Amino acid sequence: MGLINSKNFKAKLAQILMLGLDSAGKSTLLYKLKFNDVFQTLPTIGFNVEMIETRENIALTVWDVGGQHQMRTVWNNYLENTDCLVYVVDSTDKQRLEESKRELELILKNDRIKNVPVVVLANKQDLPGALSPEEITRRLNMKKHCHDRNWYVQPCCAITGEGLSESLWKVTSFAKSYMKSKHEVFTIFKQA
Ligand code: G3D
Ligand code: MG
Repeated sequence: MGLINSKNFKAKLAQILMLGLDSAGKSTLLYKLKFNDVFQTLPTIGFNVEMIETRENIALTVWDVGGQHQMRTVWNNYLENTDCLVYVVDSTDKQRLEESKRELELILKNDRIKNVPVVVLANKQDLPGALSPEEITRRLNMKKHCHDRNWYVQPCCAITGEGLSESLWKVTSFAKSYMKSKHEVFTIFKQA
């Protein structure tokens, strides 16, 4: 069995919150990371949550919260105890990038997520016209809005899986150093 289910195995558990506008590819990313497979997704009403094991003695609980307008009002309810925020952007959706930026700004202003590291996933890099990670960095004004925390913009494709191992590595290392800095290392024992 896996890391978490192994008898007497001690592992750190990090809470990862995945947000972004509807259709950015969050659920596709979640299932690609968890099952290494692509599933037909439906618009997420509420949230999906999966435990993802890593090779680094840390498991990630990844929360994928719906990104439609009416869901964004409840994003705040999920911020508490987050160890790394993953913000997903559809790199081809130039029209809604400004809206995506505004939503990210709003989240980052929230005290409950102060200093929490951010990994932006510049998704759908397989499609023609996808903006580069540098351009997304600029358009989201990352240097200004994330000056008080660790941040990184990773290009990826949820369908092919390109960039996902790098994303996972970045999220894991940010979450680890954040947890260390807070002296909030959670150890779990799960009995078989
Ligand atoms: P969401 O959970 O952020 O709302 P979904 O987004 O995961 O439901 O994905 C929305 C649509 O984008 C899906 O297509 C999905 O297959 C597609 N998608 C997600 N990631 C990628 C990617 O990296 N490249 C490409 N080409 N498409 C992607 P449908 O057609 O089912 O709406
Ligand atoms: Mg979804």
